[in-house]
Amino acid sequence: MLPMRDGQAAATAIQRGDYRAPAWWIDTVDLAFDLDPAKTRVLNKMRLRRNPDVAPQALRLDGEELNLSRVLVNGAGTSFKMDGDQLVLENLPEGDAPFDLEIFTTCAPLKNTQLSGLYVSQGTFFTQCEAQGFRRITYFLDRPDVMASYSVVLRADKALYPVLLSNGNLVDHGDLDAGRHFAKWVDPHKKPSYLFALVAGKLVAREQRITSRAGNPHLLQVYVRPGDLGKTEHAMHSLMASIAWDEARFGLTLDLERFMIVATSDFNMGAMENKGLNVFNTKYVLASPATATDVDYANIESVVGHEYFHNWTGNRITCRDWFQLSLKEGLTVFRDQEFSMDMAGSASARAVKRIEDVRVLRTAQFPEDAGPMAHPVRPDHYVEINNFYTVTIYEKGAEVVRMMHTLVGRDGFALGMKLYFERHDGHAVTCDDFAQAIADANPDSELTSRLEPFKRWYAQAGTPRVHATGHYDAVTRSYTLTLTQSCAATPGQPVKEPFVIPVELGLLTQDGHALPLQFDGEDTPGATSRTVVLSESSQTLRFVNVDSAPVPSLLRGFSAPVVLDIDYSDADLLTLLAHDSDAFNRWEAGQRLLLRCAIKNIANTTDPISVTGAFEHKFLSEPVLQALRNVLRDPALDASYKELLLTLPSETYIAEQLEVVNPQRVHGVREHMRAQLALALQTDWQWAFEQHQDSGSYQPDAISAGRRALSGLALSMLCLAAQRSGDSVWPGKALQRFKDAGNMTDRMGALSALVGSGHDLAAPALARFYALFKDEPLVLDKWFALQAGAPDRNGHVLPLVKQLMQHPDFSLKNPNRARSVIFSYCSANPGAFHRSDAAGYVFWSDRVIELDAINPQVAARLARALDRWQKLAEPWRTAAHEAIGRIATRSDLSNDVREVVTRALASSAP
Ligand code: B3K
Ligand code: ZN
Repeated sequence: MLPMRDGQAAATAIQRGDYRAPAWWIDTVDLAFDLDPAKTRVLNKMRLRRNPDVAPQALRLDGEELNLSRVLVNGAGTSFKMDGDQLVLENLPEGDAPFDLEIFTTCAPLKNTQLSGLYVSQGTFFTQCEAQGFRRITYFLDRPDVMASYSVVLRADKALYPVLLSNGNLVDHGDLDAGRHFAKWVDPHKKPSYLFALVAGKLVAREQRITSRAGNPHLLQVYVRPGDLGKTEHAMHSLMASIAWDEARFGLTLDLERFMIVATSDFNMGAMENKGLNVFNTKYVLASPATATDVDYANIESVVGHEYFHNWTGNRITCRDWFQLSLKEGLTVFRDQEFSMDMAGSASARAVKRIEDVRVLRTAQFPEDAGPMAHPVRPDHYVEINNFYTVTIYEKGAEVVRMMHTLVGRDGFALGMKLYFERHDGHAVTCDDFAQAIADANPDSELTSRLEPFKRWYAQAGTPRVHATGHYDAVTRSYTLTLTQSCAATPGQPVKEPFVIPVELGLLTQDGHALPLQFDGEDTPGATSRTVVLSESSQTLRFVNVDSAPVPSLLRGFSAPVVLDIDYSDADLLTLLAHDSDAFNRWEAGQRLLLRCAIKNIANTTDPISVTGAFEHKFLSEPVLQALRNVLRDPALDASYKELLLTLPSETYIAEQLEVVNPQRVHGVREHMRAQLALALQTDWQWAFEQHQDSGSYQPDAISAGRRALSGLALSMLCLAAQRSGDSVWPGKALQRFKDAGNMTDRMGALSALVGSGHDLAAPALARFYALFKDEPLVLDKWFALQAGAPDRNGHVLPLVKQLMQHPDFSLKNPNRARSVIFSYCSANPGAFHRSDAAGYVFWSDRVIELDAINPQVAARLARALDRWQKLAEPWRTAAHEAIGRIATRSDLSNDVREVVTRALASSAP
């Protein structure tokens, strides 16, 4: 057996197939907390009964790092034993009658650096219970299918903790002896333990009273630390918009009198959907034009929406077990994506959002699906559930829901959701239950006729590839398109069955006109864009009445999470880039041209590629540059769309396309292409910069944000061009803009243009930025991240990162700060991280080990940075393998990190 940390349960994998209903139900939970940072006392009084459907057995309650003082059954002492971390009670009352179980424990919130369970952040108590944090508060059946009614009494020092919050409604409060006070909360809804929350501290709230469409009054509150109230307006607006949207789009109303959001600066992830008391990372609450960028504003809207939407998809209907996590996460991501699109408004802004989401999927989820941590949307086993809050569960899960939406249509999907709530409200269910409800509400749909094969999306890991070949026959005026699918083996799944893949497609003439599509056998042509369903290994489509060889536009809107292989000519791609009516595929054509150029030159170029020297290679051809110039100048396109189209594919995405990756060559070629784009379009960038200046007050809407994004890209291109030509005009203008900026987006854009071009003016600008914002933690995170993520010049970033870790404002214990320095370097700066002297990897392994002792969840995320080590060329591959091995040999690892490194090493086995 593997060596384990003291007191930690052995790392055995939990199997989905081993699910058993609980032997006991907990109907009510009355909790009383005496809050003290060093030693908090918890009295947990539960009403339990046997589950008559399960054979009688002992009651085994989960607990972790608790001090147990007393156990009473119906008010009397009882025998119990410990089995590892579990409290086992064998002598419980016989029969079906309910009984009371009281458990007294204490825990130490101040010592809780894992930020799971009850912890203290800046003098305020917070909880985080998903997935298994409740067991760090009290002994419990800590599993999502045990849903109970909760009441909570909080007692604490009134001066230190004036605000006492928990789930549901405040039913009583008052003063106690010795300067203490209490509050009693009752949650009217049953919930699983992972949705429990409490907060206690010095907080202030922005309040808003609203009346829902249904006519019910509600109180909305956003709690923050005193001093941050001025930064809560956008979060409150986002919450109000989310409530209105869920009512309008899905008929789902707020089921609570009071809905609270509380922000903390110490949080392992983005936010948490505790019933009625969402706890958020400050990053996704606090915003002012001076401190938050457009991206921050958009993220706040989306995360506030996401957590709010969980109130129905996750809380009212929850997961039977953690293998069903995507039941709530995939569906809720789909809902927040749709919310953001509906808020953005125009078709073009919707396409921008779709492109952004697909970019995340391709740069993070596709690599996960091809690496050692590959798992199905509904995994079959895990060691540590916290390792499975992944882009596969979330983003690929959302794509699976989106495909159902495509297959049944928007109205059909709404009917499916209605049926889902009719059948399962108040219950803990499975992904199968969800798919069945959508299908049953749409008996004649493409989904329902193929439901079983469709559900392979839940069961099979890996990204399918669809290979498309077209053939035009001038004699019969027909065009045949053959689509063939395959999917590579993933760990534990050597062979895959065909997936059900909706492919939205169109055909363009060579000069870019959309053709009405007429399939063989149809009497008349239909729409110019249609969806076909690929469900076999190979299918051939035949289009008739086609006058000349067309250019196919496939997988429009990215209608399925697959890789599309198709042998386009450059001319085909230029046609699609100039004319495709599908905005997604228009962008995609541009990306394909750029990717093709990168891959060709990565293969052809010899090292080293000079990033700063004179151009020896013209990587981008003149027709491609001209096409990009046309996009930049096109008056019909939105600025945000242009910004996406003119941004090169990321190094991570380029690397994924290669069999063997030389990260330095990927970096060098991409930087070279960027510089070429900067120089060749210099006058166009200047035009774009000048044309997209906004004066007037800051508005975070999609149009204004798009203009700022494009002018920011233009400025960084102009600084890059200046770096090549050696002139200082644009760096000087960037510095001026940095100083004069009326909002953080412009200020940050100017600063990153200077840092990105490596100009001497970057240093004084960074110093000024620090002086301006040294009391704004979220802005300081940006300051750290910008430096740790800067383009590498002769290996300067790693020493800088080490220096930043010595900065008085750096703290490894604060996840946001750790992410801003360490993750920005190890996970988001491949050119600087993949050093040929292996120093980046050694640094990484040291940090994983160091962080693991503090916060295993955060450490395990960092441990994923070298997931794709097997693809690396030498000497990186061997060095990466050694660095992972260095972590794996430790005897004191958490289960979290051990699972990640064990899987990474196992993937090297033949
Ligand atoms: N459900 C939480 C994530 C909990 C992560 C636990 N390690 C936030 C969300 O997805 O909305
Ligand atoms: Zn979620």
